[in-house]
Amino acid sequence: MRVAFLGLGIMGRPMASNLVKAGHEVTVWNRTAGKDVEGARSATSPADAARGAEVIWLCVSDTKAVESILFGPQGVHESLTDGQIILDSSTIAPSATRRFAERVAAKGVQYVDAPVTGSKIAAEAGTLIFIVGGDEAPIERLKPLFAATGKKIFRMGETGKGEAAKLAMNLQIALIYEGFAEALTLATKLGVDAETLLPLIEASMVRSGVVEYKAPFVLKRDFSANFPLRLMLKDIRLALEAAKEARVKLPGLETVEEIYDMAAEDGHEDLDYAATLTLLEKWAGVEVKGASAA
Ligand code: NA7
Repeated sequence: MRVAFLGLGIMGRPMASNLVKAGHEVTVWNRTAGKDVEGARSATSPADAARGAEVIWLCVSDTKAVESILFGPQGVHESLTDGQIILDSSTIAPSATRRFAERVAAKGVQYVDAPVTGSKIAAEAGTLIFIVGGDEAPIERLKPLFAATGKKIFRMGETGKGEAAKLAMNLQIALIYEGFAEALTLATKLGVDAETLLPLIEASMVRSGVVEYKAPFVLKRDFSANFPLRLMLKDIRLALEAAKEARVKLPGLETVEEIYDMAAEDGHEDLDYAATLTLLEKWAGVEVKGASAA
């Protein structure tokens, strides 16, 4: 398929690269010049990239970025034509997604939101999970692209519901990790080290994918970003905004937001969200250690 891929960040670049490897005809664009993908044409603007593409795929930071790429100067809207599909894998507001979809529908363009779960490693391996909102027909047409970059798709309903479900997913990751980090901090302070506690966690109902994935990094004290704290904070804020619009109260997440705010103020924005542990450690006056660090 002819695909325009816009946004070559941690997630977007390997996704575009996997599309090329699967034989699709890919044109890429990134706001900051100098990022490209081997085997893909580099476009000069979103409008240039989108011209003649069957699918215009976005993977950028936030709602404002999606809006400016679609509707800003030299944006995708300048070259949109009937029959094209916009596919957005950025995690943004469900309500904004519905608004953007309505704006492009007037030109006969279908809009599918497909945020992903899975980190940089899954993006590179082509094993992402897509959380999809949109009509059945465009989703069917997109299946070869999902197959080239991911391992599963879950349709949540019409456009916007992929984003809604994604926020419900990341809300859980943030809360589960916070529970894990608080448990490690308390246990360490009370004299039970992380490596003694972990086998117990793994053998009990407390075990989880989040803990399994994060524990080795925490034990090595490797807080380099697989999923940067600033993006998790963005998702927490999106979930709280969506909750406010829907008149839902999320007290646990409100508290976690404060911790992420403070961690960001401490300069940890570009580290992994696992670095929120360091704030708890600072307050407790302890450091969670693995064998190599002990
Ligand atoms: P990254 O690695 O922070 O990459 C973000 C990308 O978004 C990168 O290509 C940025 O371009 C682009 N960006 C950010 N703001 C803008 C604006 N205003 N206009 C155009 N492009 C922009 O994020 P990830 O790849 O980890 O994540 C992408 C999405 O998936 C995000 O929603 C996550 O929550 C999930 P730059 O290179 O800075 O010019």
